[in-house]
Amino acid sequence: MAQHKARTTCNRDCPDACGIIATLDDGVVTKLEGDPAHPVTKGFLCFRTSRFPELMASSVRVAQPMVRRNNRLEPATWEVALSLIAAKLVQVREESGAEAIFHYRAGGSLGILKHMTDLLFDEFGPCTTKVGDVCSGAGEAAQQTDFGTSDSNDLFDLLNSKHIVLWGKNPRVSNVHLVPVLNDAKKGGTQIVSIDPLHHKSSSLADCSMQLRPGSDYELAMGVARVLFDSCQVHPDAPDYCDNFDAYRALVHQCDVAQWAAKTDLSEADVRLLAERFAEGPTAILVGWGMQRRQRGGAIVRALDALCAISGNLFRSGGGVSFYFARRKSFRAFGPVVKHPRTIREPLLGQDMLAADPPIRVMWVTAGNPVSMLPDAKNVAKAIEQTEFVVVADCLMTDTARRADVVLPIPTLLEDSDLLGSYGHHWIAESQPVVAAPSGVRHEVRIFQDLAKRLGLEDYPQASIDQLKRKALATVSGQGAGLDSLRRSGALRSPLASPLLFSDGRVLTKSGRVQLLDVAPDEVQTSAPPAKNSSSEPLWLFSNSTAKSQGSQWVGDGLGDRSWIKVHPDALPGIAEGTIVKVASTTGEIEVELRHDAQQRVDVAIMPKGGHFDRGQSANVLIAARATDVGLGAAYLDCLVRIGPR
Ligand SMILES: Nc1nc2c(c(=O)[nH]1)N[C@H]1C(S)=C(S)[C@@H](COP(=O)(O)OP(=O)(O)OC[C@H]3O[C@@H](n4cnc5c(=O)[nH]c(N)nc54)[C@H](O)[C@@H]3O)O[C@H]1N2
Ligand SMILES: Nc1nc2c(c(=O)[nH]1)N[C@H]1C(S)=C(S)[C@@H](COP(=O)(O)OP(=O)(O)OC[C@H]3O[C@@H](n4cnc5c(=O)[nH]c(N)nc54)[C@H](O)[C@@H]3O)O[C@H]1N2
Ligand code: SF4
Ligand SMILES: [Mo]
Repeated sequence: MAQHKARTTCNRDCPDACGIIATLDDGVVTKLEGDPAHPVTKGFLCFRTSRFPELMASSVRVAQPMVRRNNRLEPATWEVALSLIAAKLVQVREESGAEAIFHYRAGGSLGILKHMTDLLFDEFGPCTTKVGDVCSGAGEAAQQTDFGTSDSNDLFDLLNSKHIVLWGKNPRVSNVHLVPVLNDAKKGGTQIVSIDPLHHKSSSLADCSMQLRPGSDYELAMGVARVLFDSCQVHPDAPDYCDNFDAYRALVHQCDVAQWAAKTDLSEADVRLLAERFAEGPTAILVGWGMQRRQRGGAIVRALDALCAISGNLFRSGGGVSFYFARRKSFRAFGPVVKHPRTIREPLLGQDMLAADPPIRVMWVTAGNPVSMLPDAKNVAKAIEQTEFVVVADCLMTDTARRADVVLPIPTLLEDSDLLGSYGHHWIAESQPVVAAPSGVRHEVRIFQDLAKRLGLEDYPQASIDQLKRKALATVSGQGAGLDSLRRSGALRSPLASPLLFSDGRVLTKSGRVQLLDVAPDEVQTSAPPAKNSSSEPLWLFSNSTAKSQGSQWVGDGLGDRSWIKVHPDALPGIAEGTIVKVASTTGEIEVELRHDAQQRVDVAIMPKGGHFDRGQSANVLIAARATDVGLGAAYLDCLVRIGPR
């Protein structure tokens, strides 16, 4: 048996962008491991990608083009599929204008060459595109306002922190390569506090966990700031390096410490303890992505930004407020920014598509499964079903692909060739196929290039993948991070990332000063469906990342026949664990298996994030389509449900 190893980079929508070492026996991938030479990957992978070969070999893999005939998706040649698509695109543009064509690209692969699809639709149209970002829209917009950028200190600067606050973050599930850094910091004496309404796998990493009321992080941050003001521990230079200082101080003084604490369900002592940690410093805030998926999500992140700034932790090593690492900054963009004739708001995609006038006639989906993953999933499914012609480029037969007229099979993360940045650290790397894709599969760039020719787009780049990679790396190649260096050395730290994001007391806003928030967010307005006999009190629905899936891509049996919901045993007295229950919101209903967890608050219910729609497992049938206060994120977490017998 011939065995060899090959190296690539994981392209999944995950902060870690791991270096992967694949073992192949007679050309078949038999094992995936983390690259021991990658400073962040440190030789291990997450559960879901270690088991990825199983998914790749399963029946959900799409390995040849499929075209709908007589209402069934049937195998077709590339020639048939692409000529059908080209003819339809030209016909619809001629009859209805390019705004009738909607290109939707999500984050299923973070490869930088995936942006070549945007370029195709910009050159052919410009066509309709999505605005907003259901994942991180609110937090990024908040940090852009406050700091003029959303980026972070070097990951390993956390080793200089005296305190780390895991604010709404569960790295043992959704950012596993942060865990060794946290453990190393702890060995050096760093203390960790976790602030999350839920008890979860990372709670035990912290020496102190605060299970606050869902969505009350704004109040908690203001309470902590109030302690700092009252005890004269606000940094003396804060009025100089911050704008809106007086207005912010007035907001903080709207309540006293006890009143702020009461709004969070935490004790005054908890608020004071947290304030001590900010005052002592250096204290780093690691902001999870979960809690900004609320209507007040932007205000929450702005309150954390302000707390970091006024406590004197923003400009020092060991401090900072890390929401995101600007993963694309090392790469040059492929095309000019164009003005789109129409936009569809991602968090409201179903309703915006259904209301579009003139209608959306063609939808092209790249690297996403909106039917499972976007809020108000039933309306999303309906909107896609009603669209005249739908193309899905994916490696898996998803809930969205099943509704397509043409499915285009593309390489999996083990077959792909691309460049990756990361939103959890500053390393960039190349991906290269560790195994050849099945003969019916085409690299996406090749698909766009072929289509561009058929559509007469003479300016569309027809260069080789390597040439495109070199072009994307043009800015950093002169600084030691060109393609050849990446190939030789594996991942390299971006030469554009400084160890500290802001080290000179200035941020990247117009004035160079931090923009402190100066308006309070609205109270959360949500309503629960009417109570039925023996149904629970309204519970806050959490639909968080789970170790076994990446979005809707599950390993193994996935959720099996049925999804589950987890509550405190006292939340639903009289209904035994294991019972199939009905969960209802004002948006929809779902039947799931009841599970108990005595470590949770009594007012929460937890479901997995990526359940399949067609199997009746998607939490998104319960979740209303609502945008966040800024950045057009999706307020997935402002969802109240009642649980009762079937
Ligand atoms: N295993 C796995 N890893 C993943 C993913 C996956 O699907 N599976 N998805 C990837 C993607 S796309 C992303 S964006 C990231 C997701 O990263 P996150 O969104 O950070 O991940 P989650 O674990 O879903 O949620 C983080 C925590 O936010 C908490 N939270 C919710 N509401 C509040 C609140 O009001 N206040 C506070 N303080 N905390 C709150 C939740 O209880 C949860 O513990 O992870 C990536 N990693
Ligand atoms: N209820 C609830 N819903 C949520 C969330 C939540 O916390 N709760 N989290 C939200 C978040 S953070 C996110 S980011 C979204 C994620 O939503 P999606 O991005 O729709 O996530 P996935 O279901 O992982 O779908 C990605 C798809 O991309 C495909 N893919 C992988 N590689 C490639 C490639 O190279 N090219 C192409 N064309 N396709 C590829 C995969 O096979 C997969 O089908 O979901 C959101 N939905
Ligand atoms: S999904 Fe994330 S943790 Fe898992 S291998 Fe990929 S980058 Fe690493
Ligand atoms: Mo995400």
